[in-house]
Amino acid sequence: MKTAFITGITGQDGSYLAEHLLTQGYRVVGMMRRTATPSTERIEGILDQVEIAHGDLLDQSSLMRLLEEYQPDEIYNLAAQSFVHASFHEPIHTAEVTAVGVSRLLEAMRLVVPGARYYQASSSEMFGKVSETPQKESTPFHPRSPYGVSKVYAHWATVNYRESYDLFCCSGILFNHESPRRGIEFVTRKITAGVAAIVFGKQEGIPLGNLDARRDWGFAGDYVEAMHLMLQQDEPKDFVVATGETHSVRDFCRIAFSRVGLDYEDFVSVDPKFYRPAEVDLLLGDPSLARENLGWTPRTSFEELVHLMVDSDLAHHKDLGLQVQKGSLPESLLTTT
Ligand code: NAP
Ligand code: F7E
Repeated sequence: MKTAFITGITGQDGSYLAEHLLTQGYRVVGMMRRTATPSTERIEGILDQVEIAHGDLLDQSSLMRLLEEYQPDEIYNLAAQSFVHASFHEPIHTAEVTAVGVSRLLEAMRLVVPGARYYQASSSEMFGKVSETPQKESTPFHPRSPYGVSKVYAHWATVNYRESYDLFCCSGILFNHESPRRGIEFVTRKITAGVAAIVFGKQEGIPLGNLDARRDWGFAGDYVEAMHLMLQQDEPKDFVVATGETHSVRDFCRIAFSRVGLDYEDFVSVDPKFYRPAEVDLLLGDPSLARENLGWTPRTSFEELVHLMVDSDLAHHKDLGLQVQKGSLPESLLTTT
């Protein structure tokens, strides 16, 4: 039985990856940092099947100790300060965790378990002010936020450990991927949670920032499979993971509101406080290499993604016994008890 060590297991991707690896027969060890209130909501359903290990990307000794103790075959580094907007307010913390944290973990791997395989969660935010469209593995980086800058550092640190020490290290350059488990401050979940709150009379409208930003949005459950496939190859290599489609924030709003029979223009307002000092206007990935080398393709369409997120947030309100105040529930939710 192979052992996988996941940092960031309490996050969106960590929870889906842990579930996927359990179905593949892995022993799953998830690293969690200490928090005053429990942060295990996303992994409640699998807590009895995974082993939780306490450590922090800010603490070198904890990483060394855990790798020594668990001797993982595969290391998935998903932990990060991952919210771009917050990275402008906390640039130093973001760099410590999202950039230097990667050097800490790679160094721990080199010294303790050099035979392990390492996955780094790289990001399309590294392309930033894009120099070509669609973006592929060879597209130059031009990050536009402290988060993007940190991810470029982490990406090159991973390449460097592969080239310097012949370690099996690779990066997935993942474009935006979402799910009902997406953090509430990211735009997709902010919209779908807002739609549900409006339908059930808990909120009047949704203030947003740049409605014209375009992203290549996929489903997180599909994307974690690509992470695992990357570590099963003969050679370590970096891959773009994306859908190959781009949509605006406005498109997302339109589909989300029409799911409940409402017009987004009646509820969405623009508040400049959600603008960023520098914006990434357009992201569109070319996942050809992942399709050809890994046999990976996304299974969830953009519309299906929006619907599954809206439906999940609606179901949550319905389960609380609240009554519909505006719009209507989709057919599938009318029949469920
Ligand atoms: P997420 O939901 O924000 O999860 C981040 C995880 O990192 C959480 O488990 C968090 O723990 C943990 N963490 C934060 N600081 C830590 C520290 N100092 N030490 C240890 N753990 C720490 O992010 P996600 O959406 O799952 O994304 C997973 C990874 O992929 C991240 O590296 C992100 O930057 C990258 N990425 C995401 C996307 C996307 O669209 N989702 C796209 C490209 C790349 P707490 O629960 O304690 O906060
Ligand atoms: O913003 C615009 C915002 O915060 C998407 C992270 O997972 O994906 C994510 O980063 C777009 C931006 O995600 C609001 O300006 C408008 O153009 O959902 P987001 P992100 O910044 O793309 C990448 C790939 C990662 O790696 C990151 O970890 O939507 N937008 N109005 C808004 N964004 C937010 N959050 N809130 C708004 O009100």
